[in-house]
Amino acid sequence: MSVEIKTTCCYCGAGCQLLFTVDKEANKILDIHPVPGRTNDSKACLKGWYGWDYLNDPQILTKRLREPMIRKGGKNSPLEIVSWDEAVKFVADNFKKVKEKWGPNSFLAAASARGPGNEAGYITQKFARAVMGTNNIDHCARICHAASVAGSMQTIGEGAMSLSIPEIEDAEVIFNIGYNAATSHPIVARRIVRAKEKGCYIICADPRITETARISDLHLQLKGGANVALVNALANVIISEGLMDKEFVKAHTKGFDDFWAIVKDYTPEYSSGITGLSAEDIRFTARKYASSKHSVILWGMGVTQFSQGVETVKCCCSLAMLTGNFGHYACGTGPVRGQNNVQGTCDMGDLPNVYPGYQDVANPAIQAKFEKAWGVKLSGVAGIQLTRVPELVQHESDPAKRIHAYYITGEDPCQSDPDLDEIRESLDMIDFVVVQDIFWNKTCEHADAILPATAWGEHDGVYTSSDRGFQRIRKVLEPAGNIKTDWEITCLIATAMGYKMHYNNTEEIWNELIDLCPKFTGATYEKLEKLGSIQWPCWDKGMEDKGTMFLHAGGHFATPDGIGILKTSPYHPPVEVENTEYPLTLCTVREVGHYSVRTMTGNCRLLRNLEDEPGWVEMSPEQAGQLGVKQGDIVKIVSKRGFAFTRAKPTERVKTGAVYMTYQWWIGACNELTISALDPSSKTPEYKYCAARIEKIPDQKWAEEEVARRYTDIRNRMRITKEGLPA
Ligand SMILES: Nc1nc2c(c(=O)[nH]1)N[C@H]1C(S)=C(S)[C@@H](COP(=O)(O)OP(=O)(O)OC[C@H]3O[C@@H](n4cnc5c(=O)[nH]c(N)nc54)[C@H](O)[C@@H]3O)O[C@H]1N2
Ligand SMILES: Nc1nc2c(c(=O)[nH]1)N[C@H]1C(S)=C(S)[C@@H](COP(=O)(O)OP(=O)(O)OC[C@H]3O[C@@H](n4cnc5c(=O)[nH]c(N)nc54)[C@H](O)[C@@H]3O)O[C@H]1N2
Ligand code: SF4
Ligand SMILES: [Mo]
Repeated sequence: MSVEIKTTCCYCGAGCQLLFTVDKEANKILDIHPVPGRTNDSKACLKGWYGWDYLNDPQILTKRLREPMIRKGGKNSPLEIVSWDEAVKFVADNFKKVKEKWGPNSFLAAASARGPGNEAGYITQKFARAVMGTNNIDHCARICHAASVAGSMQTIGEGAMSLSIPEIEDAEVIFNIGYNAATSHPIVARRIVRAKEKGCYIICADPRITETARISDLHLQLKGGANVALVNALANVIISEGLMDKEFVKAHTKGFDDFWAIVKDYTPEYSSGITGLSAEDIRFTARKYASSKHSVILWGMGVTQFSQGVETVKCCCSLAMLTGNFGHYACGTGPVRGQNNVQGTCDMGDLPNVYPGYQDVANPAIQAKFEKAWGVKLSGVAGIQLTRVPELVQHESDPAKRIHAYYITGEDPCQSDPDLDEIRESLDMIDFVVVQDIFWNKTCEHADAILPATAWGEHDGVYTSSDRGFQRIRKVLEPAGNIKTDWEITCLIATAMGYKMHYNNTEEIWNELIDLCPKFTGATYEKLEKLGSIQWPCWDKGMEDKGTMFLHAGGHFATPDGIGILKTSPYHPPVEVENTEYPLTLCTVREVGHYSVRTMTGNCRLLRNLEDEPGWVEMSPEQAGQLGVKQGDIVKIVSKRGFAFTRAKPTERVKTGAVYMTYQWWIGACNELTISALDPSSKTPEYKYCAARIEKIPDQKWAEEEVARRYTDIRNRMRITKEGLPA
């Protein structure tokens, strides 16, 4: 019998709705196609159409985890398949041991912004807080949009997109900075194209000629790492030319004098010297942006993945405040959240400073509310961010302050964190590391216990799209193997540690959390079933209330007194700049057909055929000429921290001096090279800028063999070729 099941895509935060046709008896997917949804307008991109093949476990890149495994005899002993009872006891005993010996803050958990969903995210943070007694809980938002959350919270009081995805197409001016929608959120990119068709003026600030740059009316091809100098100069022009919305600024903001004291120095001429843009283009951009009450700023990783990420975000929010571009339809700020559920994992409080629903851990009344609900004493001290692992393992001299246990659920730091050598060393120095994942990933090699979870398509739940929209995901297939849902696994560990956690289904978890989070209270399963998507804040359980399309209505900001704060900082250059030994700058971006650490898309046959190892390094044709390399040649790219082999790709889309890699590859792993310099307040790494050099390899036959050998070696270590027990 075939049935139709609607669910939300598991890749990016666009939140597209997909309909599966499934043969229930054969447990087989027969068809999949996009259907109407609030954000996707009946469309999906290539990953929506073809990105589910990993459910068939074709083992192209890596294979599904099907059994719990532990190292019974300590760090250097082999992983052995054991029963769930034994694995859960092993993990619970070791977490307990670490907690008793080193205290609650020696433990850190990483939640997942990918498959598991909001209910599992709620359980992960509840485990860290109620069972381990620490706020050391974080997730990959840290290495992504944490700078957007920090910068927006400090200015407008709310870290999420102020507008909704559909509003983008009704903007009159779009200032797109450091965001490549055509690759990262193809279905959001359609809204930008639609806006253009409706007459919107598009300005794109990006050092590369992206698709948005190509269709833009003005491309600001600035030098990488210069964002603060650009946005400060835009503010300078808006203020000095009298283009500011004085009434809005007077009624709804504060901090103008301090703000002006900084931006007054950033004349277009001064900024031109830093950004490489013409003073005329900077002036024109400021005038254009200030000319409309439907101006939208969209940004992404080209803003946040810098040591000045938070500062750029603060100034972007300030530009919108200066021009009165908040609080009505089709205006505002759009930090377009990356992963399918990274907005949700923030919503669930998988962050070191807030409980679910962005409720401050340091607020005694909030603490008391959660203590009552969970029946335990909680910590009022904010926890640590996951990018501080190397510091708190390798560089902390007091063992009592180090991290001794790390519970990693659905994140692959050994592929996605900066400076991989450092992270591998750190993981090996941690007493007890648990990986809970769906695939054998690079971090599994460093785990003391591996717990296999069900994937998207094999369980129920709720995701939050980039624009604050709660949407259901549904079980499509029965999972194969001895695997459990993420939330069940965590509940079993908690129970084995003496804190009973038991739920019969995700709706029970959801009901517990929406009752604790006033902002989410209105989003019941029943309403989600009926309305499809509900955007927080949604205070009201009334069946017709769809929540909030845009934030800060009427210029009332989410700050404690409702007033926005204008803020920015002086510009400083990235931490590691080009030099004689490493004369190029390396920036790392994304592949359209592959997703983050590639465990899922790398195991989808059609997507694998688009691109494969060892990836590419984009460089200008002039650069390729200088290096003496041509399209497809394998080159060695080297930084102070490491090297990788990848293929040269000359393209007119980039400027000489800057080269670009995607972070999807195991052999061409750019994170062997990247720097772990962090933004001081959000602790987001500077993935977008470090110094590197490229070495030509004269013996290409050797290079091809070396790449193949490295690939086989990793796959062997990951047991792709052998069934059964790992070595
Ligand atoms: N150089 C460089 N590095 C970067 C970036 C960059 O631009 N440049 N970008 C950064 C950004 S923005 C991000 S968000 C990170 C992403 O980095 P990660 O979060 O590490 O990568 P993902 O591929 O999203 O997924 C992580 C893991 O989740 C697992 N997983 C998927 N679904 C489930 C599930 O249902 N349950 C469980 N338990 N596991 C599951 C996957 O198999 C995978 O191993 O990478 C960062 N790294
Ligand atoms: N296909 C696919 N889609 C994805 C992902 C994936 O891995 N694959 N990952 C998802 C995730 S986790 C995220 S966070 C999003 C990220 O999506 P985006 O935010 O689009 O991320 P990136 O492509 O890393 O960077 C965006 C742009 O920043 C530009 N840039 C680099 N340096 C600078 C600079 O100094 N100034 C300015 N103004 N721009 C600069 C780059 O050239 C690039 O075009 O994508 C999501 N969608
Ligand atoms: S745009 Fe994003 S959510 Fe939509 S189908 Fe593509 S990957 Fe999935
Ligand atoms: Mo991300």
